[in-house]
Amino acid sequence: MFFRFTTAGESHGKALVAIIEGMPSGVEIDIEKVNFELWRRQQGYGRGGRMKIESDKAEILTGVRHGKTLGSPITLKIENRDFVHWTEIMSSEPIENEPKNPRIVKRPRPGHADLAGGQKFQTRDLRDILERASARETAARVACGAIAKQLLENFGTEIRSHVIKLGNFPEIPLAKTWEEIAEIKTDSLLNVADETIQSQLVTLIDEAKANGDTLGGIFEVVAKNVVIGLGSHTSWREKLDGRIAQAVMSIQAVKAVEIGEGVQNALRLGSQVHDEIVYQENFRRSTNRAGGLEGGITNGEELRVRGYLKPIATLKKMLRSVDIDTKKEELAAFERSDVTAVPAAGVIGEAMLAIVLANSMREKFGGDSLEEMKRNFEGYLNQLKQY
Ligand code: EPS
Repeated sequence: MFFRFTTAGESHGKALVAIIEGMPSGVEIDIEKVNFELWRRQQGYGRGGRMKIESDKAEILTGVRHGKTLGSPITLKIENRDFVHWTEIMSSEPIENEPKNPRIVKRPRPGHADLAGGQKFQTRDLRDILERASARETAARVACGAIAKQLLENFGTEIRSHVIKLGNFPEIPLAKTWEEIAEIKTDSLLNVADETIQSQLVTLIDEAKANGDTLGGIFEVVAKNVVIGLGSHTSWREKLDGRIAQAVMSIQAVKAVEIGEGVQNALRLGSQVHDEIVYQENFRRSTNRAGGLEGGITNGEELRVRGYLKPIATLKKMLRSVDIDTKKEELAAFERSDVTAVPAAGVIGEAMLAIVLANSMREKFGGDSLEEMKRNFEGYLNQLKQY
């Protein structure tokens, strides 16, 4: 990997941190843009109590000087405000006396990492698993994605997302143009490019909440001005669709990833699927059902990726489970949860796509400084013009 990142941190620990490697020197970094993305991740109708406590802000600890990258590893830190309520329970030091309410978790939630993680890591307090499995970790990913986005801006690439389905509504995922997606207001309740259905979705969320239930859905991430030729057909490891699928599938609760209209395409005839090639000053496709990728290579059309989320596994309407010590039937643990987080997942999807694209750009155009990388990029564009 050329542009890579690691996150660390527990949901109720002191902080989340991330280290990014592989940024060239000389890239302007605006921390407000990072914080804006963190704010976006916290929005959306249907979020729970935790979002009222947190107001995520990133601090840059290394790798940036006077607003520009040095080419060295970048460290980001996001404090967990909620930690003040968990200082003893989440203390990294051994504690002398057990806290009054130790909040030990013994009743694994179906659909969460609790039980399989407990069995694998041999812990009898499932908090050891859920603290890291929690989707809180995605705040750190979004911060890294915001840095990747600032690299991509230098090459004209922009990334947005929108919600195209919540639960089973509407029946067919919403298909929207870049312009329609770009018009969605940043403070939109559900990040859908169709105001008329928004109120119906809000009702759906209210109903699920009243029933102590949760909702999944589908988001779509779209990248515009992606250069032709990222990824490669030559080896499975280089295929960009494979890398994108891994990155998006790794988002908590995402259970399927679709490129372009991949799911519907499987049910159509070939003549109804493949995008015909035309030439208008340069090569174009007359449609974009492939979602901007052919043979694992970007073809210059908009890159369109969809993430399918299962409903959140932490349910107020508790499902049947078993106490890991007594082995007796119990209801699964519940502290608090979101009813749905599909709009937030779209923001995380943007971050993951930005990271994959930043990596491919670094791989293809190299350079220690942004200037060198840009020179290589311009040279390649000239070469493409000759084709
Ligand atoms: C989340 C933080 C979590 C949950 C949610 C997403 O915080 P807490 O566990 O303190 O409520 O609100 O994560 C889950 C529902 C989950 O099952 O992991 C966040 O920051 O996005």
